[in-house]
Amino acid sequence: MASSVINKVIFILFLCSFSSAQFYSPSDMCEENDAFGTYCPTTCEIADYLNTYQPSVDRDLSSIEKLLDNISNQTKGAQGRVVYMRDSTTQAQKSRSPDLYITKSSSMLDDILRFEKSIVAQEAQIYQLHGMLQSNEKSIVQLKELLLQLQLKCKSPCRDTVEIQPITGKDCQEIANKGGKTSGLYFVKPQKARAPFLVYCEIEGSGSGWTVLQRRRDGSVDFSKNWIQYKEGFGYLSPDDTTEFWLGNEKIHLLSTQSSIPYVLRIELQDWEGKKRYADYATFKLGPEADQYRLTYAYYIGGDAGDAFNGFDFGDDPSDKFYTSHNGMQFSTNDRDNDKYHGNCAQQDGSGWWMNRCHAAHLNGRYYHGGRYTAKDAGKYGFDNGIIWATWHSRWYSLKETTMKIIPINRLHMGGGQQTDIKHFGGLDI
Ligand SMILES: [Ca+2]
Repeated sequence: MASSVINKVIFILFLCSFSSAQFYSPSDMCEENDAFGTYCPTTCEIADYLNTYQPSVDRDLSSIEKLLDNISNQTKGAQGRVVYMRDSTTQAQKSRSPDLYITKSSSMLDDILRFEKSIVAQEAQIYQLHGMLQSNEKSIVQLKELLLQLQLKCKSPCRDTVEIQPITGKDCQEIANKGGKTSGLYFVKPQKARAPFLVYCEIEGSGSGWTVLQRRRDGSVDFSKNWIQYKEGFGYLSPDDTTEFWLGNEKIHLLSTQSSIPYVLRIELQDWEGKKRYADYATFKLGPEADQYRLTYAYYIGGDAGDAFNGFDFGDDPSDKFYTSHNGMQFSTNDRDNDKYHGNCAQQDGSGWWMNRCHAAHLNGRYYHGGRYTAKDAGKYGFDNGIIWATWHSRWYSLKETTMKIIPINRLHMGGGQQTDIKHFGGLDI
């Protein structure tokens, strides 16, 4: 563009320098001018004029040309910059990978989704907590109501309904001898006992006083206990004889070995049809802990429940009777195996008892409501683990109620209950 301007200027100059007279029109040139005066110039004068001014015009032209060149150069530079900038922009656009934008966008979207999920989850949690709060508030209201009721009840003075009789003795028979006439809770202190302890005494109208060692009533006490628990005793003694307990091997040992007059152990049983039966054993004793509370008795006196302590022939093996007898057996618990079996009977049956290999009588067994149970009911080991007296009911029948109690043998005939068996201990009364 700059070169075409220069060419035009040169072309004009050329016309002016070499134009001939025939092209000249005086009327056009007859204008007042300082250089020509008021007269129309001749061709030569114009030429002279032009010659005179040509050098300065040339200089001006040269100057203009330089300016134009300069402008042209600047324009080129600007164009270059424009091109450079355009290229740079393109390059810059190219250098920013589209993947990066997509990745960034995707990442942001993921974040948004995550936040959204988190918000939804938190909302659900808030809803849940709100529900819990409402539920807790309800519970608090209920508890407050209960508290009010209890406060009202507690305004009247509390009464201790457990009555412990004032008479004491070495056993319940001595208490009866001393005038104890009602069954209930008494303190006894056997000869070698360091301190008195509480027992339930069953005192009959005839003056017989039974000391109760064991009670099963309703399955309310778990009899699956360890050595120490069987040693010390567990369960609950109640003045009205409604609760379950094991008096404790140490106490049974102290009671049963204190007197020159031997004790009778009476087993009382009741099944789920309400039938009652019993069995009596003479000279019942429990050895000391050093002998693992070994059970001994002299003989089976009698009773309509049969002599399950002497073992039972289940029909599986001729040795059944021998290996299920209990006289002379030491006591076993889940944590102390004193039985005659390669395994641990007490652990398998979940009880503490004078285990052989293992039992025909098992009064500390698991409580089965309704009586009948199966190997499947018996749990992990599948053995007969109920409350068993095999000479009365099958080993797969668990009894409803049991009692184990002792009395000095000289008082047995005076007992009110089982007169039909008086013949079994005739001559033993003193
Ligand atoms: Ca064993």
